[in-house]
Amino acid sequence: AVSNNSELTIVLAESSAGAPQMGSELGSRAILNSGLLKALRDHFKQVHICEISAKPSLEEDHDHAGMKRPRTVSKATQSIHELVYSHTQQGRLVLTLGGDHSNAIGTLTATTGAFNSKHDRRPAVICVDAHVSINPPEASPSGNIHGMPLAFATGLATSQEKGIFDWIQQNHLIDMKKMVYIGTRDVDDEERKLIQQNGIKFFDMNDIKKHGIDSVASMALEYVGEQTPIHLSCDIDALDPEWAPSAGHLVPGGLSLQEGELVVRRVHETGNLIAMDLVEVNPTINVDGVERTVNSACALVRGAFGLSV
Ligand code: HAR
Ligand code: MN
Ligand code: MN
Repeated sequence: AVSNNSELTIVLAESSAGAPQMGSELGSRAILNSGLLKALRDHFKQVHICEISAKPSLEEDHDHAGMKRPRTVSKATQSIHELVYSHTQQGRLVLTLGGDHSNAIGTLTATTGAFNSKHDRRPAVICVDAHVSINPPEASPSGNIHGMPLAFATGLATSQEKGIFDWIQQNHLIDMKKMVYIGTRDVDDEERKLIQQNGIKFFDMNDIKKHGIDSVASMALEYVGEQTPIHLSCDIDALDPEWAPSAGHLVPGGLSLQEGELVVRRVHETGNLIAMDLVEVNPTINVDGVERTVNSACALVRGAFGLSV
């Protein structure tokens, strides 16, 4: 195993500045307080809890180079990066509860930076998402940074502007050859080009229909390779809206909860999980479905850490 597995750090990434609407900043605690914290405390020897919030700042955060609220998101993700970096370096598993997916700019650069410096090898990233979340700012149709985390974490997008992702360093960047998407079904044209040009591996919903989720999980893990630390970045909208109605970008035709659980359990069984992000749960959307969405999120976290069902 690549992590000591006895200590867990939970990062509450209570920032929704990367999304078009607020609300996902309430997701972190909604997930944690639904019985998950107790279950994690029973499972791990030690559980550390940290929180990061993006307070609306007084200085104005005007658009920059195709990004909305870039300074707020940069600052929040830098704080997340520093936390996750230090806990990863101490050999702890890290669970980050969002918040929107822009928070993954902090987590992905942190686990890669920490493993690069300590073990001289970069982790694999398995991204379970309806989207590929890899829009460079100049190609983004929306300017929302939650559509861009993989662009910054791979170095496909960079910014030298002071206070706007200028903290990201070369040794933080994830290895595109060790990246895999599962569950994608809403990809922008420019994103599709980048995936092709860089040979990034993906298993979209058609692949899952064709091969079945079990063999897709096998193929994804085989691609990643044995003995490779894995950072699992789960966007709740990978699940079908039936299972996760309280999310900002509902895309029909997604994974059933059972399929999602199978993927995360297979990742757990490798013994190589080092970090998990669970993002985009928004308790202010489809309020009748919040409980269902939160239960689904908990089930994915439980599965990824090997807790009993
Ligand atoms: N691709 C679109 C954009 O860049 C929509 C992105 C929606 N993203 C998420 N996370 N909900 O994957 O704006
Ligand atoms: Mn998504
Ligand atoms: Mn996403």
